[in-house]
Amino acid sequence: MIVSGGKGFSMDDMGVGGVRDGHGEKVFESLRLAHYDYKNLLGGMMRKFSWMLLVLLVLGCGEEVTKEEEKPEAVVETEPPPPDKITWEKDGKEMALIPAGNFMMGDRKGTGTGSRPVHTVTLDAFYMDVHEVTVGQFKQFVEQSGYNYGGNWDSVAKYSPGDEYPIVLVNWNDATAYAKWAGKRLPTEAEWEYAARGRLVGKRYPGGDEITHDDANYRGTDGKDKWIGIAPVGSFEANGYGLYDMAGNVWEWCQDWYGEEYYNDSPTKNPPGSSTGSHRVLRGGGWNSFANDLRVALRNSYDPADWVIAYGFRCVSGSN
Ligand SMILES: [Ca+2]
Ligand SMILES: [Ca+2]
Repeated sequence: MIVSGGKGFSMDDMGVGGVRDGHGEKVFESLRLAHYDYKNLLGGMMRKFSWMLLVLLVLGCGEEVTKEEEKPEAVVETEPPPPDKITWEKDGKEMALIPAGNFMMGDRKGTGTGSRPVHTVTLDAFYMDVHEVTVGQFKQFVEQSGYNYGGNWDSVAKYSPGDEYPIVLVNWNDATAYAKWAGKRLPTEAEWEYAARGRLVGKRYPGGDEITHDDANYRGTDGKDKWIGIAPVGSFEANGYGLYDMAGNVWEWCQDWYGEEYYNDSPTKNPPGSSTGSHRVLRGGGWNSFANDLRVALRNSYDPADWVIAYGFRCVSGSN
């Protein structure tokens, strides 16, 4: 409201000294009404605001109550992660968890047969024996099961002279029979290579791109490798998964039939190996191999019925 002209007004005009003329009274009345309106307006707004606040609070609480009603606080029972190491009751072997994952299988640098093309493979988790199966463990299997071992124990004693040495002169059928007795199985070729790589990516050996006699037992002696023949299991450092002798000492039978062209169209997930064949896969190289044959991607194969002085095995337990 704008007051202009006339004689104006003072505080007295506003009632202390009384209203002096009609004009002043009107102005005063207008101001009083304006003040009253303003107070009303402000009061109204405050009341509205309070109501809105109350409504919001009620709605908010209601929403929370609804949420709580819809989603009662559940007790989530999380399973503990599987242990990294276990001891297998039947044969007493220590086993390491090989976690599920992907890797590039094969070796484009390799000269070995059938290691190409390099291709992605996805695997479920499994447990693998940390050591090659020993003479002592294989003897126990034969004694307990009555298995008709067709190899030559004298030759076994000659090449692996003690219970802590890896069993050799076992053919694929012997290895499979042991695995069945123990409640395990042989690894697939993909599982074996994935485990041998020990978390390293694109390397040639379990410990990197190079290997020396400080890392494994293979042809000749030098450094930590004091053996012209076979070494007791676990005589060298483990790889990244805690597995020993994935390079050298004895070659290890795998479950798969060997397929020279298998990598061209093998399934990506848990590849089971060729559906047919005449030879079974062996991996890792042995005590009489050259270093180049110890590569993680190198594929060997042999007649599953033959016994060889550098061929042994280890087992896995898993879904495949
Ligand atoms: Ca050696
Ligand atoms: Ca080996």
